[in-house]
Amino acid sequence: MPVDQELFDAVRQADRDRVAEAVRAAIDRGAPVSSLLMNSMVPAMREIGDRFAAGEVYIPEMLMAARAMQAGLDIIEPLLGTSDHEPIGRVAVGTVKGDMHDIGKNLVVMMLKGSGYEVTDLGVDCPVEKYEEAAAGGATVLCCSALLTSTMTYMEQVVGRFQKDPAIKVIVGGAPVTQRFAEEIGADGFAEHASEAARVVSACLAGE
Ligand code: B12
Repeated sequence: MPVDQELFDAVRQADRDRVAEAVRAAIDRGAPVSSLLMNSMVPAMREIGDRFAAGEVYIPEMLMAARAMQAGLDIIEPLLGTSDHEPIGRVAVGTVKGDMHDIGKNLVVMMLKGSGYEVTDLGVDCPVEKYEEAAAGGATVLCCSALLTSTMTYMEQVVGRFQKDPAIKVIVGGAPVTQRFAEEIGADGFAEHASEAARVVSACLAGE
């Protein structure tokens, strides 16, 4: 599906009310919510990041765009639905220590909930101890998100902590994270997009 230009522009221009209106209008027209996310909202945030890197926008603009994006996510989340059945697995998702970016992490949480998993949101700036608590509480898959090249290296500590425990799987993701990096640090899984997180979690639980 092509980009919803109005929604793309509204996120890019950090206009919360317009984002909310554009999301509602697109849903009323029958647009699939995953497409609104992946084809319009995520690319708009990427463009903001590119402009930040080029020195054309500053942190306050990035923050406002993030808030506008969150306004759209708040409308979309209930529509992804949660199942009334027994959870198909228990997962914990957090942004690693030192990193405050939470939009991608929130998307992963939404997608996994929508796929029938019981998900604990560990928040941002998560040290290894938070993942340990989640594992002690019954989570068998731990998802780590990082958006900074300086924090993605922390994922290795989380992976290392659980490497000797075959019952716990660690999955990594986030803009700077690659399949190669995931393999290098010994992670059990990687996905480029939140929309693939459920498939990777399912593969891990199946021992693939
Ligand atoms: C919004 C934003 C902010 C906001 C964050 C608000 C929030 N609530 O999250 C604010 C303004 C606070 C911010 C702060 C900073 N930011 Co910032 N930020 C961004 C920006 C523009 C968008 C990030 C985003 O939300 N993208 C949209 C989401 C949906 O994408 P995503 O997180 O990548 O997630 C997708 C996938 O990666 C995947 N995914 C994510 N996590 C996971 C986890 C798993 C397990 C899986 C399977 C998948 C998965 O699923 C998602 C959907 O497909 C990016 C630019 C960019 N291109 O990423 C810069 C960026 C990440 N920031 C950057 C920087 C430098 C900073 C600061 C250091 C700036 C500063 N000087 O203070 C601080 C760091 C603060 C900290 N300690 O964390 C740099 C990082 C550069 C680098 N190489 O490390 C970027 C790349 C901008 C740039 N081009 O320079 N930032």
